[in-house]
Amino acid sequence: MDCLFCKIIDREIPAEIVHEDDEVLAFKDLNPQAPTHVLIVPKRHIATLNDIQEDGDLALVGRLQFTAAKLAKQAGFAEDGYRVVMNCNEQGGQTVYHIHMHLMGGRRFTWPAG
Ligand code: D5M
Repeated sequence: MDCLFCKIIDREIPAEIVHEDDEVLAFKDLNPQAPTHVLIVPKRHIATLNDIQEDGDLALVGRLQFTAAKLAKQAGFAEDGYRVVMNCNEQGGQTVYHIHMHLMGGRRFTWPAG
């Protein structure tokens, strides 16, 4: 499968990995939008949020969120606050079709998002 994030998971493409467990990999975004910008991805390929299955995927998606909070605490900005984002499909701004949670911290964010 020609998937950029699967290649990072398989170590075919280098990335700055900040967390790994049996189900999840987290690595620094190549184009950071904040002092800390990490992508948290499931090791199992799921193309978009629309492809998440009720049977089997819910714990995995929860693990992405849990990992974001854990990394925010480790980075030291959990109390100040941070932003997590998941983009879905073209109008949502998704460019890599393997679901990923953006964790951004270390600056103030505005709302609504652009
Ligand atoms: O986010 C896709 C994100 O993936 C975007 O912020 C750039 C990032 N990206 C693209 N290629 C790489 C590599 N090779 N390493 C690390 N980060 C990368 P989306 O929500 O799909 O727009």
